[in-house]
Amino acid sequence: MTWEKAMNKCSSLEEGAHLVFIESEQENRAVSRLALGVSCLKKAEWWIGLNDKDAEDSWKWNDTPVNYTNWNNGEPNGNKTENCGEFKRWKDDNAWWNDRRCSKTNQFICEMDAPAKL
Ligand SMILES: [Ca+2]
Ligand SMILES: [Ca+2]
Repeated sequence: MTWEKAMNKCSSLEEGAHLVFIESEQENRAVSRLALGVSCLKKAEWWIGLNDKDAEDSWKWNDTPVNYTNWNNGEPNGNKTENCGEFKRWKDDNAWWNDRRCSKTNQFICEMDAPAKL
């Protein structure tokens, strides 16, 4: 589905859930392993919460400014036509980010907080 629909779908799952925010190299690896586990495709792509919809080249996780990044070589390259971020896995368990047209149909990865301990 489109980025917007994917974000809404994640929100509908549980309060506070959203498209995944990848905020460290460690988290990038964890998401990559997760993606590897659900797809046997050598190459696959998923929407993540990354976007520069509000201001060109000002990338955010929803409203949170991005610090850690893992763009593929040459990305982001879409200027105002590509305002949503996708996670791309290739052959191994490494993965990079790409800016993509938000209307593209993609798989997506949601993230939600761990339940509070009782
Ligand atoms: Ca853009
Ligand atoms: Ca791009």
